[in-house]
Amino acid sequence: MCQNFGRWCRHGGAYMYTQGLLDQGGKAAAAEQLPEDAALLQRFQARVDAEEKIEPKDWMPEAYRQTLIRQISQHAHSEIVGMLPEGNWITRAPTLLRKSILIAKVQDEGGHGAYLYSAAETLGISRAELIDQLLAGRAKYSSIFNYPTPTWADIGAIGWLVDGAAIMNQIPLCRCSYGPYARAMIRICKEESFHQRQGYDIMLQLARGTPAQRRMAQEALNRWWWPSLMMFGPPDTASQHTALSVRWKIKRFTNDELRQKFVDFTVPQAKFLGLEVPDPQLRWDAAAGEHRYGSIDWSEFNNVLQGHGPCNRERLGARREAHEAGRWVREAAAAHAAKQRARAAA
Ligand code: BYC
Repeated sequence: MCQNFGRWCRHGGAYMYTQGLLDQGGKAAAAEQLPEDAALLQRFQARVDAEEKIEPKDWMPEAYRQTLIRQISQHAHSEIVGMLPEGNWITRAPTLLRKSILIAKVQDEGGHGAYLYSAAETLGISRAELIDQLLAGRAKYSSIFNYPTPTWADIGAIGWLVDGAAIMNQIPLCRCSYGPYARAMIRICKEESFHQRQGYDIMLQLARGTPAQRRMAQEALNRWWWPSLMMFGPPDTASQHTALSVRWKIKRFTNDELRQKFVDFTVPQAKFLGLEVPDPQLRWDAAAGEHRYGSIDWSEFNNVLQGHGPCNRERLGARREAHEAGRWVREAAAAHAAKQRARAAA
């Protein structure tokens, strides 16, 4: 079921983790599961079903731990790489006020990355290891940050659409079954909602501005609309992790459910701006009470995930350069801590 970390077999109403048995030739049988594991798994699932939070020292299935490390670290990397497209405009923001707001926003994203790396560390992996995975190109980060920001309106579109999509996806994560992730998400969501408003405010000002400014806003919407829909991940039929993540209450909604909510929320906002969503098939389905939208180009999404988006190389290059440039700071901090430890021990 979950190719990344072994196989799950249905057994007595519970999924059993059988990695060890698979390692011995793939002849795993659920019946061979150790009885204490079955009891632990049942107890774990009962706690999740009862909406209890799972904390770092609690017993958890290894696959739950690995799923969380994967998702939280991808999320942390997204926040850090996500600083780059907007950071690109800090020196060129049109006013001092816009510049100070943008600096604060980009700094917030760095803070989100820091909380999320800390949450991932509670699962038994170090931040240094996670960052190595990112820099080596072995870890994913959100597809959305591989697109360029050629105009100031792109900064508005990122705040409005990208942070808007992030909120839609992340509010349910405040109720994630894993305590440290859920608690980190509460603060992150509060900040993201400011970010979304600042983006919408930029778009509103441009939409009410000169014809050239309105055109700039429309072009940014055209660029960011479809990649924002892709942020929610592959369609449910292709999402390999959703079923277990929903069962474990890491995810509360599927990718398609959240994507639909986002479209329903955002289309009226675009109307208010007087901008047109770049989807000729978009229409309101009164019977269903939701919008119908055109097909997403999943080949573009897969291409970006494989490292061939417009800015993948540039983004990783910038992170590698920043990591090298910061090496002396890490070394100095470690030397200082070692000196303090030695003094305390003397
Ligand atoms: N981009 O089975 P699925 C922000 C991968 S930062 C890249 O549906 P899952 C912000 C997925 O990882 C926002 N990869 O997976 C920052 C999996 O690959 P692996 C970031 C994607 O985990 C700065 C495979 O496709 N938000 O807000 O159940 C400035 C199959 O997918 C993407 C988060 O990280 C994608 N878009 O669901 C402004 C939220 N989508 O690992 C704003 C937390 C899917 O098997 N994450 N993949 O190799 C989640 O909620 C879930 O991980 C996802 C995917 C909904 C993204």
